[in-house]
Amino acid sequence: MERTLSIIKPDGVAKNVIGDVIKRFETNGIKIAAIKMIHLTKTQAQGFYAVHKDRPFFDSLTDFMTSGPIVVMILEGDDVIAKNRELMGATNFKEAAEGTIRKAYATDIEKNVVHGSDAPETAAFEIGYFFNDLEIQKR
Ligand code: IDP
Ligand code: MG
Repeated sequence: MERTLSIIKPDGVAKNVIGDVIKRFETNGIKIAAIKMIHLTKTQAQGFYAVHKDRPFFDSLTDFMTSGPIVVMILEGDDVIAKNRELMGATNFKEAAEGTIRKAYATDIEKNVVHGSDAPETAAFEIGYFFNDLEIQKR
């Protein structure tokens, strides 16, 4: 059993696809262990994406992530980090496989609808960034 952090980014919320994204998780056997909608400040977005602070797209990415509300979730299941990345599709929507979330809804390499942790260490950091113990369902 593994956990990962998923975010429906501001473009996904604006496109009214929260339900579709969650449906894809549920139909693939993934459980939701925590969920909330928030609107990040610039400082909070910069903290979340600190690993990308030296990339040329950092300022634009953190502006985008503060442009509207997001839905933050903890997903739970066997191999869920990799499974979520598979359901999301490639970072660049032009390279995203048929049937993936990004293929369906992304319009831009930046505005790509969803975030998913990429490893156990990043999942642990990202889950702790958004959720405290009381907000996480224990099974
Ligand atoms: P990931 O979200 O698929 O893990 P990362 O490389 O971790 O991709 O990048 C984080 C986010 O930064 C991406 O989801 C996307 O929103 C944005 N991003 C990544 N590469 C670029 C780029 O070349 N130009 C603009 N934005 C980018
Ligand atoms: Mg990433």
